[in-house]
Amino acid sequence: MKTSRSAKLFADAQQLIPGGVNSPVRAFRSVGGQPRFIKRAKGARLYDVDGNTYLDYVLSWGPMILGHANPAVTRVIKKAADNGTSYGAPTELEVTLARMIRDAFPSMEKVRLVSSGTEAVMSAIRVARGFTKRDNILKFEGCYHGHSDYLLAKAGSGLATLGIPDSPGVPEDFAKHTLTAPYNDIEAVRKIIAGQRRNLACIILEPIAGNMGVVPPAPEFLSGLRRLTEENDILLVFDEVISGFRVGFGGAQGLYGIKPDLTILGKIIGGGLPVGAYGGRKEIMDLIAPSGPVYQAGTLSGNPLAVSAGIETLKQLKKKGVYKKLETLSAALAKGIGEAAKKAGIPLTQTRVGSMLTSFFVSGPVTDWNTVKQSDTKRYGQFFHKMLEQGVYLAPSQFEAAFLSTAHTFQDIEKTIRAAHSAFKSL
Ligand code: KE4
Repeated sequence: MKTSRSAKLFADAQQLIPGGVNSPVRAFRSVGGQPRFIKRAKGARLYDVDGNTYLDYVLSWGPMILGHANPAVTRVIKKAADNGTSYGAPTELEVTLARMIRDAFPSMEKVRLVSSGTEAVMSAIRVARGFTKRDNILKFEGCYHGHSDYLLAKAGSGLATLGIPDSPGVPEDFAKHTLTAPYNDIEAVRKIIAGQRRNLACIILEPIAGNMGVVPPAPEFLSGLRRLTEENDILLVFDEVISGFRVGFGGAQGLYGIKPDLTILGKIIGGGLPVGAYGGRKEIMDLIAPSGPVYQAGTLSGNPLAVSAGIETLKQLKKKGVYKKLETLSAALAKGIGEAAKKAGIPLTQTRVGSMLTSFFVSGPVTDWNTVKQSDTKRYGQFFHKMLEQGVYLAPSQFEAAFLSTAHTFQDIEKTIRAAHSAFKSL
C-alpha cells in the first residue's frame, strides 16, 4: 500500500502541529506506524492522499452515523452557508434543535448549545456545583469527559482519597475535587458517598462507557447510581456525547430507562460540525446566565451552519428502521469477527451496544478499566495494521469504540469479516 504522500505530510505536520495532529489519538501512537492523511470521504469510505480507500469504522469518532457527506446533510449545510454561517444572535434553528433534543431526551427540560463535548461537560459540572453549592465530583476510571482540567484527574492512593492530576498543567487544587471509582462498582460509590457526606455535587459517567473501549453498564449499576444520588441530593450526570442518538434516538437513558438530572450531548447532534449541548431539569438549567448567576458563554454556540447539520441529521435518524438497520449490521459484524478470532484461536472479548462495539484482545470478561487494561495492545496494533492494509480503518487504539453508519452495507460487513479472517490468521 503506497503511503509516501501521507508520510511526507506527517513529517511536515510534525514541524507545525504538536505530534502532527490536532487531537492525540489520530497520531497512531498506540498502534504504531504513521497516520493516513485523508483527502475526502463519502458514505462508509475514506480516501487518503495516496489514493487508498478504507472502509471507515471510526466515523470521526462517532458523529458520522449517516456516513460521510450524506447528501441531505450536505445540501442543508450548503444552503445554510449561503445565508451566512454565524450571526451571534438567536435564530429559529436553535429553537428547533433544542426542541428536537428535548423531545428525544425528556430529562433535558432545557438545553444549552455549545461547540464541543468538552465545553458541554465543563459547563454541566459548573452548574451542578452552582446548584448544589458543593465542590467535589465523582467520575469513573476509564471514562473520558473531554479535557477540562478537573476531569483530567485520576484516583489518588486510595479509593476515597481526593483526585490527583492526570496531566501536567492541572493544579493539585483543581484535581483534588475529583474523586474516582471503578466503573460498574456500586459498592465503591456507596463507600465514597458515605465518606463525602454533603460535599459531592454530582456523579458523572458515560452510561455506556466508550472511552476504554465499549464497556456496557452492569445490570442495576445505573439504577443503583440513580437511587444513591437521589438519597444523598447528589446530581446524576450522563455524558452521552457518544451514546446520545447512537444507541437509539433516546440514547442510553432511553435504552435503560434511567432519568439523569443533567445530560451532555455532542458528536452526532452536530452532524459532523462542532456542536455540543448540555441540559436537564429546569430548576438547574435556569441557574445559567442570563437567567441565573452561573456564567457560560460562546461566540459560535448554536451557529446556524452547525445547527442546520444537526437538525438534518436528527431528522434522518428519526426515520423508521434506521436503528434496526444499524443493529442488524452491527450484530452481523460482531458475529463474523468473533467467529474469525475463534477459528484462529485468538482470545477475544467482544462488547457491543447497538452500533458501538469493541473487540478486546483479552480473555475477559471486561467490566471496568482494570479488566480492559489487561488487553494485549501489541496484538491489537498488529491486527489494526493488518486490517488497514486490507482497506479497513479501525480505531487506532484498543481503548476506543468502533462505529457503524447507515451507509455501511452487508457487502461491507462481509468484506470486513474476510479481512478479519486473514488478519487473525497472520497474528
Ligand atoms: P469533544 O470535546 O472531543 O467534542 O468531546 C469530548 C468528549 C466528552 N465525552 C465523551 C464521552 C467523549 O467520548 C468525548 C470525546 N471522545 C473522543 C474519543 N472517544 C474524541 C476523539 C478525540 O479526542 O480526538
